[in-house]
Amino acid sequence: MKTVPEISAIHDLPFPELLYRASTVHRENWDPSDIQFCTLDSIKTGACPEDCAYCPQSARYDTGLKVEPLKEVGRVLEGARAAKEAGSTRYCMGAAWREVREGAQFDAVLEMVRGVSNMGMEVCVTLGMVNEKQAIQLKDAGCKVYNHNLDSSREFYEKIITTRTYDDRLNTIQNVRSAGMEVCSGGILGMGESRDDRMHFLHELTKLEPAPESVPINQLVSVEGTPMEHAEPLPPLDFVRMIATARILFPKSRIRLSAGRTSMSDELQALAFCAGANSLFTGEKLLTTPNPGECHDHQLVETLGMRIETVPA
Ligand code: SAM
Ligand code: DTB
Ligand code: SF4
Repeated sequence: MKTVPEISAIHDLPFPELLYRASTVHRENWDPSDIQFCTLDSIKTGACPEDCAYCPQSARYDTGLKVEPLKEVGRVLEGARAAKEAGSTRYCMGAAWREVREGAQFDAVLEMVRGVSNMGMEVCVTLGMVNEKQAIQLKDAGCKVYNHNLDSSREFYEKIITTRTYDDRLNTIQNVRSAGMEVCSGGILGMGESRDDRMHFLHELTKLEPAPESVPINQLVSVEGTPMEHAEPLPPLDFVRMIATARILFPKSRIRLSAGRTSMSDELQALAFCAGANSLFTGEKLLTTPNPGECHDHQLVETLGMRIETVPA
């Protein structure tokens, strides 16, 4: 495992050297022309009891968000069908919950998982904390991946969330692993964290064994009403440095260019693909905030002469 100074040294390489190394690792492990399209569906929106300072779905902040109860199973399956037709191979369902509680709502989520899995799509869910028993139920229903981000360094995390701990996060990831699901875990950049925090964040991710199969790298979407509404975005080239470093540290994982793409130029996204990003969220919306949309992403992939991955890897 690499130390923080070693990770830092990779991150700070001369830019062309960093890109060359990341791109070499990328093509040794993946077809660099392929890009995975994933679709997000917010199956339960807003009114979350947690106080994550970046999140428009926390009940603590007035963001003008329309709160919506758990979606009906049929509507979720309709969304999954449409996403499949638009080229997505992974459907990721997110709920603004602190944790999963057993009962009718969880049973409905299990039904959604079964339904989407039967369509031949990879199913991913992100439902907050889960215990081992719940993780096994999800796995048995056909859930392939669980998304639970470390989000930042341990030190910075404590400044932005008070309602749960970093170790709570690690526990859930452990439960997901024990149940035999894949782990999707990454973080958010541009929350006002230091460069050091970003190095420690990557280091924490490398401590997960085995490595997470996907690493989503989100650029903060600063939402009015949240404590981070005025956060300074990360300089674009520093964002690319993080993608490239993640690619080098996680050669066999998917590196997902996640939230924040509406404020990125096509050129920046192309650079991120050259640095090893090989997955994105497509559709008009992420969970609650805007996303470039299918039309734009199909065009981007075409312009770059790349290919949308057609079968789940
Ligand atoms: N409630 C669950 C949880 O926190 O794990 C699942 C849903 S939560 C919205 C999933 C992830 O979305 C968070 O871990 C965070 O990385 C990301 N996220 C939330 N708000 C964001 C924002 N404003 N910009 C970028 N990413 C954000
Ligand atoms: C992840 O890392 N990013 C996605 C997904 N996992 C669940 C969520 C991004 C949410 C951005 C803010 C919003 O749309 O509410
Ligand atoms: Fe709730 Fe997840 Fe948003 Fe935190 S990130 S407030 S847990 S929905």
